[in-house]
Amino acid sequence: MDTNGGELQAYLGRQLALIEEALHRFMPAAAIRPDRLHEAMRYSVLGGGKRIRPVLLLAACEAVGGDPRKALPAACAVEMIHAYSLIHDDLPAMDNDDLRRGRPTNHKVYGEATAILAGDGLLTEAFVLLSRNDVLTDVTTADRLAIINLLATHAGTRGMVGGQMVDMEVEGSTIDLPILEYIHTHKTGALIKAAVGIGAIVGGALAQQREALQRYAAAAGLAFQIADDILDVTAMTDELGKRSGSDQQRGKATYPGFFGLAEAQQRARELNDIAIDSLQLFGEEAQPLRAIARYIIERSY
Ligand code: GRG
Repeated sequence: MDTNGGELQAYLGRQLALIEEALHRFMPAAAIRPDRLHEAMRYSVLGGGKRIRPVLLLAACEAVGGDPRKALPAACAVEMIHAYSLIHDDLPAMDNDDLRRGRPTNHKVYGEATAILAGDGLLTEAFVLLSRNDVLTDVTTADRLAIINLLATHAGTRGMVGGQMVDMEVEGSTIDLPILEYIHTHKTGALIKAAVGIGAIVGGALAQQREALQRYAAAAGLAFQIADDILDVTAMTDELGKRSGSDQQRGKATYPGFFGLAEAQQRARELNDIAIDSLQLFGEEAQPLRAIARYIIERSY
């Protein structure tokens, strides 16, 4: 696969089609009671997004020789958790944002109370999917438990929720580099690590492959958040589908804020190199992962 252009686009197009179809299938139907809540959940999950976490999960599964189609329920579970985190992050009590993915945020459409429940519903539904052996098939009980544990740990207070908490606590204050890295590796990096780790388990990875993929995910996850910080400074609201320049306005801890734009860009490139170097023991089958690492730092939204 050409890591720079057309072939990645074609690959992503195929994976995205699989993911969209699976998300429609696995999300509770809007016609089922509580219908308004299911509609609110579907609004956020099925309303676009780059789907980087499920794509990474499928690509990790493929890199270790697994069938990515078997990983689709797990990929959807991770995307549901991601969607919940965005709904809650946008709430008035948190970032109070009106725009997400170019559309009004969940609470603007359904009201604050329903948006809170939509997030809660998505978080729990993710674990319903993973625990059902008629949905996530062909995994051993031990692997299913390992997947559930990995996702719960990385989404919770030792992962994404922890990162969000510290991010809120330090808003507007001067911070040091370890705190900035804690926020980035937890708020964003943790779910990306979980996605790659789960793909590896579903694909039947050997210990050495899992370790390599963990190194890849740690570097790619941090690069993803640095790229997000950079785009907040360099891109326009129209391109991002959410308000640009908001990090600085809120006094958020960011890489460009800490190091300046040029050094933040350099750090993102270095992390891209680390991510790609981590994949040395893999051949052509990890080419999607290499291409995604590159896309992460070159993306425009
Ligand atoms: C509220 C529990 C809780 C957690 C919030 C994800 C998150 C943690 C906050 C969102 C704010 C933010 C900018 C976080 C950094 C992670 C990030 C870049 C989220 C956006 O992810 P993308 O770019 O979004 O993958 P799309 O729309 O493409 O799915």
